[in-house]
Amino acid sequence: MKLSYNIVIPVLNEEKRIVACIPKIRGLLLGNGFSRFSITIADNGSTDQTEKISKDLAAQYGDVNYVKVGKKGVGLALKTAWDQSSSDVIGYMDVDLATDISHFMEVAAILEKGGIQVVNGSRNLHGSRVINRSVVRTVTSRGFNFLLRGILNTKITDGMCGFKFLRRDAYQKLREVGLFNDGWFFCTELLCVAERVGMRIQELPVSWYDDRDSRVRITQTSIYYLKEIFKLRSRRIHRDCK
Ligand SMILES: Nc1nc2c(ncn2[C@@H]2O[C@H](COP(=O)(O)OP(=O)(O)O)[C@@H](O)[C@H]2O)c(=O)[nH]1
Ligand SMILES: [Mg+2]
Repeated sequence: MKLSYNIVIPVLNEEKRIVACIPKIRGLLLGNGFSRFSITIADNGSTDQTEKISKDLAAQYGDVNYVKVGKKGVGLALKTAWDQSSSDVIGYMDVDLATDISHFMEVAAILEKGGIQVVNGSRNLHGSRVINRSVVRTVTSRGFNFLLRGILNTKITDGMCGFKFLRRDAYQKLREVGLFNDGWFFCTELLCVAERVGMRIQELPVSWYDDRDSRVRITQTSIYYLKEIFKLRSRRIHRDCK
């Protein structure tokens, strides 16, 4: 493995799920010969024991750290953590490990090979598997991705899957171009801006298990997405990658 990796876990009131998550990721990485990696727990707004538990995990494992962000929003939490990272590859996964973490090996293989800047986990490709998702979430997810393709004319098949990795130099470039959203839409903005500047994005079919324990308020989030899609459409972003 030539590259170093930083995996961010965004958390909001995850005192129960964070404890199991960290050892699982470490186990996978250490078991597969990764030596240069770090895991960052990025928290903004937890009011339960998440902070204490995360700090305990960071004290226990040298490769785990905890970042607390003053203002709310998943996007802001990710940007804050990634801005502090010095790893070659940065990315994130949800604390529930809904995306089967063994896909991380495929992500690493793609990035180690070179030529690809962004790897996006997708639940909507031939070969993807989605297990236990509610009808409401299935319909809203399909609808969201349909609108994304229709309105933004993107090739991305899944804007919202919590499993994305990119080269840090590519991220820095995207920061310069502008990543403005601080909330849930950030991950989609990241992909769409990367696509529009001409970065090479590879989508990976993933297995995804929904534990139905969600922090997302569905109606509010759907309206918000729609607004953000139109905002993004009106932005002028120039292609400047080969
Ligand atoms: N830092 C941060 N993380 C959040 C926030 N809201 C949700 N998360 C995390 O984002 C991830 C995905 O949330 P989850 O509720 O599982 O989403 P779902 O499975 O798509 O319904 C989990 O790791 C959450 O703890 C937030 O406001 N800030
Ligand atoms: Mg989840």
